[in-house]
Amino acid sequence: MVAPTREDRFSFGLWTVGWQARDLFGEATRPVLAAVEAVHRLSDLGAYGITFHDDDLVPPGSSPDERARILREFRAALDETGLVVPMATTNLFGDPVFKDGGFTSNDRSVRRYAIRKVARNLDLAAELGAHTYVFWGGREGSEVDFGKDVRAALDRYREAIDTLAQYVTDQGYGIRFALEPKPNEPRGDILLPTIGHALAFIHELEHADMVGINPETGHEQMATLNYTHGIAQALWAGKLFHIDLNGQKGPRYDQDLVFGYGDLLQAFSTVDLLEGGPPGGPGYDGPRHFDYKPLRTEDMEGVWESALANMETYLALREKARAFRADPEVQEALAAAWVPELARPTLAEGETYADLLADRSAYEDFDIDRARTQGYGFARVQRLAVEHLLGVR
Ligand code: GLO
Ligand code: NI
Ligand code: NI
Ligand code: NI
Repeated sequence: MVAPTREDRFSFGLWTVGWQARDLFGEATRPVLAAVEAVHRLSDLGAYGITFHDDDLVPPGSSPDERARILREFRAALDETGLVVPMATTNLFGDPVFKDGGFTSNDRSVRRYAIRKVARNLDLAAELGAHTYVFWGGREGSEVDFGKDVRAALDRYREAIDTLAQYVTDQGYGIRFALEPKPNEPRGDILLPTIGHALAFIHELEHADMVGINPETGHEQMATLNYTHGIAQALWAGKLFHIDLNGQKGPRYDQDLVFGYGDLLQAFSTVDLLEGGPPGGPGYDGPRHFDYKPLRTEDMEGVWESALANMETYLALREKARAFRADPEVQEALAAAWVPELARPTLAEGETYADLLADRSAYEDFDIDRARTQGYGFARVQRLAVEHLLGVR
C-alpha cells in the first residue's frame, strides 16, 4: 500500500477525528481529542491539512485568555508539523440559539448574531492562511411548511452571503466561499438541499464569482443522487471550490462512513474524475478533504485506523483510475462506446441552424433504424471498470 504524502493534499476536519461519538441515542464513547494532538497525528499519517469550526477549536464560553492560549498552541503545532489550514467554517447549528437557523432564522436578532459569529471566525481563518470558507446551513430549513417563507429565507440567505463576501473583499482576505448542500438532517428539510439548488442560488448572488460549492458524497447520496455527476456539473460550472469525501449506504441518515465504504463503484468514478477523468474537461486541484465519523464502537486506535483508511482508499482508487485510463483495451472500449465523440460539437464549425435544417442526411435521409438498433457498448466499459476495481485485470 502506498503511504499518503503532503503532495496528495489530504485534509481532515478537526470535528471528524475529534468526534466523541455522542449520537441521538447514546453518550460519548471517546475522550476529548486535543487539537494539538490531532495536528500531530494527522501529520504523522501523511495528511497536509486540518480544518475546523470556530467552536471545535475554541470551545464556546472560553475567556479571551483561554482563546489566545488555544490559538497559540494550535499555531505552534502547525508550525512544528507543517500542517496547513486550507479551510475553516462556522458552527451555526449546535447552540440552541440557532434552532431555527442562523442566516434564515425567523428571528432577526439571531440572523444578525449569526453574521457576526461568521465574521469573527473569518478573521481567524484569514490569520491562519485559509483560502476557503465553508457554509453548511444545517439548521437553515424547516419541518413545518407554513412556518417558513422559503422565498424570504432565500433573500436572507443571499443577504448574509453577500454581506460576508463584501466583508472578506474589503479586508483583502483572499478567501472564497463554498456552500455545502444537504437535503435534510438535522432539519426536516434544509434549504439548498442539493448541488443543483446551490448552483442556482449562487447565480443570484452579488459576489457570485467568489462563491462556489463544497459537495459531500453522502449528502448527495442521501438525496439518491449521483455524486460523480454532481461534482462534474460543479466542475463544468467552475464552482467546485472544495469537497467533503465520505461514504454512505443509500438514502438513510447521514452516515459519514470512511470514503469508499458505501458505493465503492461510484467512489471509483469520483476519484477518476477528480484526478482528471475523461481528458479535456476542467479538473479539480483543491484539497481532498474528508468529512467522516469514526465508528462509535472504536477507541482512539480505531480513529486513526479509519483516518488512514480514507487516504489509503483514495490512493488505491487513484492507482486503479490511472491503470484504467492507461489500459489499451479500456481506451478501445471507450472509443467503441463513442465516449470521446461526445466532445465533438453537434453542429459543424460555422454551421448555422439553417444549414442543419437544410441537411437532409440529418433528418429526411437519416438512417433511423440503424440508430434505433445499434448497441452503445457501455456494458463492456462497465465490465472493464469493475474488473479494474476488483484488481482482476
Ligand atoms: C454535516 C456537514 C458538516 C459540514 C461542516 C463544515 O452533515 O457535513 O460536517 O461539512 O459543518 O461546514
Ligand atoms: Ni455531512
Ligand atoms: Ni455527512
Ligand atoms: Ni460536510
